[in-house]
Amino acid sequence: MDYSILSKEVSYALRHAPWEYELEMDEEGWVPVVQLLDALNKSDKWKDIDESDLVEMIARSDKKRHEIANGRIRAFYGHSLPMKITKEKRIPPEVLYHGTARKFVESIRENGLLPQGRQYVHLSQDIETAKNVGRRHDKFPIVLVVDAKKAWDNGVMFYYGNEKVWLADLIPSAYIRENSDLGI
Ligand code: HQG
Repeated sequence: MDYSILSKEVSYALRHAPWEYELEMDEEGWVPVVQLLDALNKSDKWKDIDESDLVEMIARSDKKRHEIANGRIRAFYGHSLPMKITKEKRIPPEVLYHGTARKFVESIRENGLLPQGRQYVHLSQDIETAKNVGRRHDKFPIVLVVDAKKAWDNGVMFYYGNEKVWLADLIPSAYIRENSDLGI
């Protein structure tokens, strides 16, 4: 069983296309595990999987992407659905980080961080995580520093994703600094 391929498909279903899997999703992004399994079991690739495989998939993942509780499963972050997923507002740490491609920096400096294809801007709790996020877009990523607490104090909303991922509606450029003082 390739749990990372399963995880990609589950992320696709829960973040981007629940209707393709006939999932009834609530406003926090939860869907019944049985519905997801019913849909996955229809394809040859996943015809034998059950809830224990989803539990194993979560346990083996390098990132905390999904959560199972009370017979339901959800993605912690990453959504692009038209229906906005409600996240828990939370006071952020003093600073958060955002790893991105060199080619985006100028536009970010001008327009701030925007959610682009997703519902929220994704921010990282630590520099290493941000670097890894940025590497998805660029071999030599840039890590931006976000003055999160200052932004929060001035009315920018932050939401909790998981221990390493924070979400925001948008980050105005006034709260974004470049990484020259980080030595990276
Ligand atoms: C950029 C993965 C130009 C932004 C990761 C980013 C994360 C702008 C790209 C999670 C911009 C969007 C999300 C602006 C933002 N002008 N570019 N004004 N504002 N951007 O993939 O944050 O492995 O949608 O810098 O690890 O890279 O899937 O977001 O480069 O946690 O679980 O627009 O997805 O997690 O790219 O990644 P993405 P992201 P998983």
